[in-house]
Amino acid sequence: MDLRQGIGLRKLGKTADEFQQDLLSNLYYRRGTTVESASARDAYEALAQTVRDHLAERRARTAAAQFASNPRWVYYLSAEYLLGAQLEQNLLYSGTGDLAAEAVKALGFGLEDLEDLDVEPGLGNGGLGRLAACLVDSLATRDIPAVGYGIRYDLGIFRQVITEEGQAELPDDWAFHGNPWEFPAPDDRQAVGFYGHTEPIPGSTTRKVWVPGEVVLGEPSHMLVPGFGTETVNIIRLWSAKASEASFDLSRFSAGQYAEAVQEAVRAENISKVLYPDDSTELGRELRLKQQYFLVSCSLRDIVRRFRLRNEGWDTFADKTVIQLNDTHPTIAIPELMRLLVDEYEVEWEQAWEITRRTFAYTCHTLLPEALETWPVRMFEKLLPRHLEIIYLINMLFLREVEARFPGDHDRLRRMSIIQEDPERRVRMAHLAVVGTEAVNGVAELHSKLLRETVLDDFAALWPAKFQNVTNGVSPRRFIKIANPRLSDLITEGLGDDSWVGDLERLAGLERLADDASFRERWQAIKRANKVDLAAGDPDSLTDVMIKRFHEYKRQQLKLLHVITLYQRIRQNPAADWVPRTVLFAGKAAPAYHAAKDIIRLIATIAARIEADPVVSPYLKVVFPSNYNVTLAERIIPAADLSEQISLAGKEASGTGNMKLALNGAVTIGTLDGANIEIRARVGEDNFFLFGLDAYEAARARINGYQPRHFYERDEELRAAMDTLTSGVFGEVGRRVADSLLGWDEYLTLADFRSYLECQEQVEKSWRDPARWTRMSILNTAHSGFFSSDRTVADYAARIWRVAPVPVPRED
Ligand code: 26W
Repeated sequence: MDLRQGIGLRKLGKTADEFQQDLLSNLYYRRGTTVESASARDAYEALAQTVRDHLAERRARTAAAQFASNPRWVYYLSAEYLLGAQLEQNLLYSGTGDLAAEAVKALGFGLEDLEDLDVEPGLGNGGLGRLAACLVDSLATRDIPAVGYGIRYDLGIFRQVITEEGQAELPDDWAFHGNPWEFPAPDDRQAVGFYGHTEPIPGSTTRKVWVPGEVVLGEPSHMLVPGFGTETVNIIRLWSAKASEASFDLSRFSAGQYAEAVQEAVRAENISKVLYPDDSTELGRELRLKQQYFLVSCSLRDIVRRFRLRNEGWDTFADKTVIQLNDTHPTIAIPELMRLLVDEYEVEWEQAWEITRRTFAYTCHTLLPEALETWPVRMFEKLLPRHLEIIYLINMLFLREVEARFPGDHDRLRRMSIIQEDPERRVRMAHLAVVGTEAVNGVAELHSKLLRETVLDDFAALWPAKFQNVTNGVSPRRFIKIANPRLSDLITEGLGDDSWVGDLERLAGLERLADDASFRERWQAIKRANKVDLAAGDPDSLTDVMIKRFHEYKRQQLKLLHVITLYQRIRQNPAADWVPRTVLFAGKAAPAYHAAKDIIRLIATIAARIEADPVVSPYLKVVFPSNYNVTLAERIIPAADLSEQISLAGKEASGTGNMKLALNGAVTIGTLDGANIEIRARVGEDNFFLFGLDAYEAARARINGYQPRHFYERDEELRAAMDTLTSGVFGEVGRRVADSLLGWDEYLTLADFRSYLECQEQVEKSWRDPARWTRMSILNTAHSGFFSSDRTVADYAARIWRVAPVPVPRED
């Protein structure tokens, strides 16, 4: 009996009774409790085990099929994954939702009670982390052999509490009660070195021995990543740092020096202790570089181990392996693969470089100069001495190529060098990423264009073919099917079947229903029911939603100036026929980003002021639910009427919230920035509220000496709003925000104010015509199918990864 093929494995229950039996056996034998004394957590854990087994059975068949076909693999390296809560997703993907609801009812629980215990692993900050989660979901759904590699932070993104004082941060011990969805795999531990020195190898000019000063262990635990509507179940492997056995100092312990005895172990485990909560400014902390190398070293060793299970030599490594770098955070992987090939496997430098260059691809997610990571050479010297040597050699050979192409152009050499010389010697990770990869892509057409024209223009001039665009996407399963079941059912009814969930462009079939009054009524009724569920404000008010990380380039401050102006308009003319509006803000600010935290505090202050104002509060409400995360997004997005995508054009690489909101029938008010442009192009200019300067006008305004005060002086309402802020009526924080806007206004908030206000008036005009608004809402959903992450993965697969699906046979 060859168990490798999974033959002889007892079939998992597919009937209600069998599922019930499986659940009971997990309750009794895995939880060690009984039906009578089972707690909600017992029921949740037993259910999770039962559902997980269904996916694990598919995983076994997937692993066998993928192993047998020895395919080309996609490895996604990301410092962040915002996976979201797992239970509902795994119930949907295993098709056991109804069975589970029945089975837990018999135990005296409702599925929703258990879902409250299903905490989401907050292993990411925002867009980049959530995109990684959507992409691994679509990789499995498209049957592409893939593994996502990441870090299993003990503490995820902080829990946000909002008080009058603004944002406070609390640690997020997400796995406090354990995580039923993961499989620890201590057998696959990897050793990772840090610090130390290098020694030459006699007779070799390129090879060196690295003698690390510290060694920690990386232990993987994997989570299952099921595909939708297919058999494939891929995995993501998350590494956590463990101290090597030798680290506990028994002699110190027996000498009573307990803290010292464990300090080595603490130092080691600190590496995967906590996620860095910054999403746009690099702080240059040594521990962050340690985290990045830890992720990379463990993952590359695991990738090499998997390759050598099925392949000889190194010639086919780059044919069987493509590694996607999710921004610059895992870029150290390039010199690490060179070190493994040259130093440990004695591959010649030239061949090693050929393999390395052909193996990696790099996705850039930002345009903000302060978000492009550079590390001090002295920190590299200390932490990763061998890698610095390798980077120097890569840079020398690269600059030789530039010199050959642009002889005598020293300024170009200085601009393009991987090493920044002054004011301080730093390693430019984005330059290393471009030099060491086969393909570089931005995440929306405008972003990719600006990358070629600005931050990476020299590289685009040298290697034009290397630069691509792959517009982001979102998982339709989590962000429509699971988040908005009412709308999903209506769409399925309207289209005749639910094949749209796996083929989102089919939504286009809804266009004809936009003219059907009864369908429109049901559409709007669902939006209203979702608003009632959210209970954020009056369900008949225009629900105006701005949900994203706080950053001045995203311009939550512009939305706030609109709120202040509405407030003043209503107070000046209470009797007018105002459109009732609920403005919902949600999002976190990096703890050290004080300007963003000021805006959060100001919102909280103004929200309280409006709430307490009997004249204004009947027409205007500002709400700010705290601790925005994937689960909260799934609750807010189905209830949104208006989607705020108001970043300064040229600053938001893509945005993905904009896609989720449009897919759920929210109409966008936005600038020509990131993916807004592609959303508008697809849903139609009549179904999108556009305002503001475009990216080139904004850049020119700054070059031509933009004076925010100029706009303040010539716009009465703007002046009134700003004066309210400087008056101190909203406290010191209001004054600080006003000073920064009247002083430098980095993101041209005042320049776009009037155009934004006028656009909001267009919004209200349309809102007053429910048929028109609902038609716009339906057409936004109908024409947003392109923004499925399945399409995004298909683009990467065709143009960058060049991989083919490996079908997994159904259970016989
Ligand atoms: C060094 C600190 C740091 C950490 C994270 C710098 C930059 C980041 C991320 C790149 C920031 C991020 O999440 N970018 C967002 O990525 C999304 C997915 O592509 C895009 O949709 C957003 O526009 C972009 O801001």
